[in-house]
Amino acid sequence: MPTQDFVSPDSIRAQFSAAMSAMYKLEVPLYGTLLELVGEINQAVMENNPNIAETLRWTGEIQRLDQERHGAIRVGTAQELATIARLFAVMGMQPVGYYDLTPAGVPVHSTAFRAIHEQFLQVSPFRVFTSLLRLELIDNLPLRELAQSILAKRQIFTPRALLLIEQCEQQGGLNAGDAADFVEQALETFRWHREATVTAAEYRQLHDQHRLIADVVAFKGPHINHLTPRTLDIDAIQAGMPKKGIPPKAVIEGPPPRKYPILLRQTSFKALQERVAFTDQHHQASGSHTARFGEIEQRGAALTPKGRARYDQLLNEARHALGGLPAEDNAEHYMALLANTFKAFPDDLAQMREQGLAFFRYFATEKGLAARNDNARPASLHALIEAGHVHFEALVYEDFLPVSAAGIFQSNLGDGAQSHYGSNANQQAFEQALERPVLDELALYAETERRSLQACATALALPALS
Ligand code: OOG
Ligand code: NI
Repeated sequence: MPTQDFVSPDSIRAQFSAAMSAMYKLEVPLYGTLLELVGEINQAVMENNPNIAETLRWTGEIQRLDQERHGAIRVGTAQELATIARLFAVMGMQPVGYYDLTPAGVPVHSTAFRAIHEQFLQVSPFRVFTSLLRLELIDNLPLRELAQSILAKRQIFTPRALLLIEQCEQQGGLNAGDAADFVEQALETFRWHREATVTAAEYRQLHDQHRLIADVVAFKGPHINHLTPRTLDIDAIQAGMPKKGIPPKAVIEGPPPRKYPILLRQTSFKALQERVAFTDQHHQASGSHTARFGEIEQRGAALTPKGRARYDQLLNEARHALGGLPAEDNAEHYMALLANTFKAFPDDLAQMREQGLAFFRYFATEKGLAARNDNARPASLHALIEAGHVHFEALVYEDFLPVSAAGIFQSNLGDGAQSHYGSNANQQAFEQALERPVLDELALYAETERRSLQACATALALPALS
């Protein structure tokens, strides 16, 4: 089959992201309310802050903002994870980064499936935070075996989805008809199922071990548990949620408010209580389960290893000074501590660049292009910036933060869900289950930065810039 018949993986991802959003709006109506709030606030931010709108125009993010979202799922077995990786690959999504959630008492490790090139991200930045349950950390052997035997019996992919994945792998792509079919079939894996795969007593056993285990094991598939739009002002969202009847979690995860946002700030609202039918209840939905919730994120600059080390250190200092986990009763104190420790992180793009704290994208300006043939023009990056020939903007962070992710997990698992597993990072075991290595997000940011410098040098007819 000639390759020109294939639709691009980016277009399949964009279609899938839209289909997922439509499905989740029907399943969780508060998500729709949240989208309205985010739309209103993003609009207001752009009207009131021409600089922010200008920045988003330079980077092109203004075009992707409205459709920007991430979701999260939790799978139960290595085989499910490996097949999910193949399913996401059809849509141009690769596993990026490794997250160990065990220090926070959640028995999973995770990666984020996403597009990896700035051009592809521009078409659709859709990401899925994907966690693998770690039954090996459960020391209750009979329960572990029960969970394993239940998981061994389920098939979370439709036969047609599996066929289309294989076809795509063998032929190198899907045509428009098959792509539309694939989106519809893939969606089935993420759908909510009211019918559990266990009896009420089994559910209780799994649940009493850890709520997360019940969520992963007791259902037919890895239902999407939240879908997160991107806002330009998360503080306004946090303040605006109660007025729309959406109860937010106590604190915003991540860095404090800044003029120039870094990394990722996130807040969420509590999981829904849903009716479920256990296998011994003859399909009358008389049980209940809390699984699905809503989340909002604000994205900022991707940090270099040096910047990230500074972030981790300052976050730790604030949490250490708090002397416990951030919660309802110490939220204000925590935000004050955070604001205080983060004074040590410059809130200025030029300083962040000069100190090597963040990654950037560089653009040749009109002035620079006009001076292309002028032999007396500056040639170093710094001098070109000073002369207004090159403009720079922070490169947006496309990934997740383990401490924040733990806070999001906990906010919807409930406070009683805190368990202790110590630190059990095992990237090798994760990659073995995944059947491929995860990509290093820092290398991806460095490549994007390098490509933008190259494009700048070419546009200005200069030798390489660095
Ligand atoms: C995933 C929680 C983590 C985020 O945005 O950090 C997450 C989950 O609850 O399955 O989605
Ligand atoms: Ni999330």
